[in-house]
Amino acid sequence: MTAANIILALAAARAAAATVQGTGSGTDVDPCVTTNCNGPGTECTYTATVDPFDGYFKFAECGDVAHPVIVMKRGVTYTFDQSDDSNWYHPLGFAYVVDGAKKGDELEPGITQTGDACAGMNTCQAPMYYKNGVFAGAAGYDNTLQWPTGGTDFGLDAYEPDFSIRKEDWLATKYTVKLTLTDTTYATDIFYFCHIHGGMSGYIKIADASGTVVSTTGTGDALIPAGYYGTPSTYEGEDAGGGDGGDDSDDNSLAVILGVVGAVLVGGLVICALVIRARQAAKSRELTEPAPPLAPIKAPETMSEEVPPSTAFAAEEAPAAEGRTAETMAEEEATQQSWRGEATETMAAEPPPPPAVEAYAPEAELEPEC
Ligand SMILES: [Cu+2]
Repeated sequence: MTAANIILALAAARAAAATVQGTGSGTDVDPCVTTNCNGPGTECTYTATVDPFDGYFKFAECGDVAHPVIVMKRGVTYTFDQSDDSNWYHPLGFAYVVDGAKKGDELEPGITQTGDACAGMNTCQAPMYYKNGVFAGAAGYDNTLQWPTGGTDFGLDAYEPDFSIRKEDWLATKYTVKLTLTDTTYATDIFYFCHIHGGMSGYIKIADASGTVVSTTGTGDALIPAGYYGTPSTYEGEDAGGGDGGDDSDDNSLAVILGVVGAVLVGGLVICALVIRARQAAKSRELTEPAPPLAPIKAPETMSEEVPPSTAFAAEEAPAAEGRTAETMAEEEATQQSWRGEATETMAAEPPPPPAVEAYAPEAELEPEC
């Protein structure tokens, strides 16, 4: 084989490998139909990937088309293969409205849009989730059976949380979803979507057994609104932890409230610390300033005022010299001596101690202040 022939053979092999096993351009008027099916056409596959640049689902059977419109035939079991590593953090869901449970009903065993008796038997059309080829729901559940057991556990609760684990761990498992449309009367387009991110939905058109599309575009939340793909999602990441598809907006509000309360508390503590610091500094300045001198004790002056030594006696002795008896003067002398004794005791008494400076204890101020 010549070099030229080898190159031609390699090119042919590459072209064969890149062959898209599907038809249609993935638009509303020309939806994508997988031909990646078994011989009888009862089982087909859509191989999911997520574009790393725009974040939208793509299917290998539909070519390089973001969020293509795809077709599913009633009664055919479709496997949505999510084993490609780009699916990490993007668990597929299926719903009657855009973005699934954020807006309305998903396809679940007990949910019908047409009043079908399936709701009472948990046999309504719903996906079944598999890990490494093993059904992840309750044993006995199979909505394609007439009398299934196992309740409503179709495996989502074991499947969806895995998509939020570390990628190297997630890669150890092969994730696939099977869906068979069994409602023979519902004829409005349904949706595939991501359980974790908004804005990743795409239309699924329902076809009858012959492949003829029988569904039409819905209204309200069953319609992908203009600008949907260009508008940031309002629930990114909110649904990552649960498989019930419930509205987690309350969780988000609580997180916001807790964040605000936490910020207020932290701010209060910072202000409190600054106030304590300022008071400590002020107290420290007071302690380093010299204390004012104590007022001098004036005991001698007080005694001289209370017991004037000369003028008092002079004033009292004058009339005695004129008319008082010696006995009277002796009594007065005894009184004077009594005064002197009291005055001496007053002077000898200890002066009151100066007021003690209160010991400064900054720790004692911390608790009552904040
Ligand atoms: Cu996603």
